Amino acid sequence: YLDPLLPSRLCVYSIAPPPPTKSPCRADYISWYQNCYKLVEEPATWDAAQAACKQQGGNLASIDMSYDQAFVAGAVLQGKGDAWIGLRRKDDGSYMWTDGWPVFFTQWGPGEPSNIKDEGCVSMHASRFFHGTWNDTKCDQAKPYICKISSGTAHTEN
Ligand SMILES: [Ca+2]
Repeated sequence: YLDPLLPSRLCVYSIAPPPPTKSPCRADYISWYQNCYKLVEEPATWDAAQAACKQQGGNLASIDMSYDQAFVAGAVLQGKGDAWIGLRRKDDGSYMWTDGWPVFFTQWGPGEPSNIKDEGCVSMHASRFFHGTWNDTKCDQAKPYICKISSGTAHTEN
């Protein structure tokens, strides 16, 4: 004889609550295409901004593709001013992303990079007129900045 209540009792004991939905990003970051981004409105020099991003496990944002550009520009255009991105000119005149990603994609503004001495740090225009294009400017200016934390898989698949 099988107790008809037994299966349902077993059922009650075997149901576990669903695990909480986990965002791939820290609470203050936005998830987008396997990366996490945060626009920091509090102005900092390029070096201080990069150090702050690094401390959270990321870098100033690299922009590897046109769809990254569209996303980051959308965030910066909602902010209060031009924002640092993770691009900086080296002594040899070439540009490098802080996360080591090669520079395949660029979105310089008209006449940029002007390559003026001591203006090797790159910010994104917040003005709608410039539509998120890039400008090399003085590294010791304080600007808002955008951090990016990569999931780790995005840059190691090749
Ligand atoms: Ca410039």
